[in-house]
Amino acid sequence: MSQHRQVLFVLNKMDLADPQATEKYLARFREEGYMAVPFDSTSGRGLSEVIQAFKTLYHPRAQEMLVKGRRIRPSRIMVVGVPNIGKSTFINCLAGKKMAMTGAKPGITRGKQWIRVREDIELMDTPGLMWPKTESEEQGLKLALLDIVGEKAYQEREVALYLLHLLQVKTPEILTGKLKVSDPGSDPETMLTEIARKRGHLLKAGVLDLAKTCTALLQDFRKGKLGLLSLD
Ligand SMILES: Nc1nc2c(ncn2[C@@H]2O[C@H](COP(=O)(O)OP(=O)(O)O)[C@@H](O)[C@H]2O)c(=O)[nH]1
Ligand SMILES: [Mg+2]
Repeated sequence: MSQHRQVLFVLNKMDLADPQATEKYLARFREEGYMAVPFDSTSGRGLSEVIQAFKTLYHPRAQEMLVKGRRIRPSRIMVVGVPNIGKSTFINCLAGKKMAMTGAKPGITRGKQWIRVREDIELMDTPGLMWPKTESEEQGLKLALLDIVGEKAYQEREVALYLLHLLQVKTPEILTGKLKVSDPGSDPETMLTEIARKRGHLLKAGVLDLAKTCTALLQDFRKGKLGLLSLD
């Protein structure tokens, strides 16, 4: 299908993802006839592949202009995706300098304009697209865990407990290793308490500061400090 050629799926934040999961996604996109490349906007890993893919996508249009004797205009590509996936960072990475506003919190990008990132490429940053309703409670927890929905939309405690549950199912070695949990089979509440104690998260009266532990766990996960993990 010709319209497939007009879309490139950039699997950003590959530096945080489980490489095997990334490979599976790439294979699936390619099987369906789409172009897809893994990318890390913080280091620029994958840059030449992305540029090459843009050129491949644009080639037919460029040829058309050439045949008609017209000047070949830069290719224009809209960057779309859920909030906080790294759209603005991606644009800055391609430009080699800060041209789009980035932010750790979702919803910072405003306005629409074409940004010349290379001689022959212009990108448009867009505010993240979010569907108004999540399909299930678990979907909602995943969106919160990945910082895709605003922090006002969820309870940190609930999301941190969900993270511990996920680790339990997917990678119990992270629980016993990085988080030093003694029994990765115990329930998430118990593990949370143990982590708080081991990290010395205490309130004044010697009571455990579980809220602090939850914040720390979510931060560690989002920065990749717990290891490479993909949720789906
Ligand atoms: N580790 C990692 N972090 C990234 C990457 N791309 C973006 N980020 C971080 O993700 C956060 C959101 O990025 P931003 O570009 O503002 O996302 P946007 O909402 O899609 O425009 C920022 O803290 C970025 O530094 C990436 O490839 N790897
Ligand atoms: Mg942005």
